[in-house]
Amino acid sequence: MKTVYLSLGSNTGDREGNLRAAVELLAADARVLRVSPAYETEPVENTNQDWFLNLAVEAETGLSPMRLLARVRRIERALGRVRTIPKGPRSIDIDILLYGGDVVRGARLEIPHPRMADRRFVLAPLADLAPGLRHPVTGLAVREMLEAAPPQAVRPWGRFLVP
Ligand code: PH2
Ligand code: MG
Ligand code: MG
Repeated sequence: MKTVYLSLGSNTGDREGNLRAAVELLAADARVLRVSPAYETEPVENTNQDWFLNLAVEAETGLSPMRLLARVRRIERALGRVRTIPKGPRSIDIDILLYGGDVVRGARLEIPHPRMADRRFVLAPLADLAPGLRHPVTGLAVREMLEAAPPQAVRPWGRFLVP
């Protein structure tokens, strides 16, 4: 079993409902241990879109990284995710951030997530769950990555219930 951390985001439709449904579906595929509070976050990378709700999930799974990715993609599809503009508006996005201390460098999947250290929308909720958790390549703690991350507006939005 591995402890994994996922980043979830939504910026279309019922954002809270999308996140809640995604956590519920994830709980069928993995043991969801904790869910962070949600944050309302300014869009980054593609800035011409609405603000997101983002949160982080800590789970335990016996699935391999690629099998976990397949489940995550299936949940995204079930919740109406349509892949159009890269980094554009989405009903739900589920990214695998960390998979135990493992490093995966594949064409379809990279773990740790290659942009996690630059993204406050990932690091702020992750720091609520695991501030001292270290990046397996750089050795930096989540708290340190958050302090060093580029500016981005990230506002506490509210607590999410653990399913
Ligand atoms: N996801 C992106 C690109 N930009 N910005 C915010 N605030 N939140 C996101 O989840 C997000 C983003 C690509 O997945
Ligand atoms: Mg993403
Ligand atoms: Mg994604």
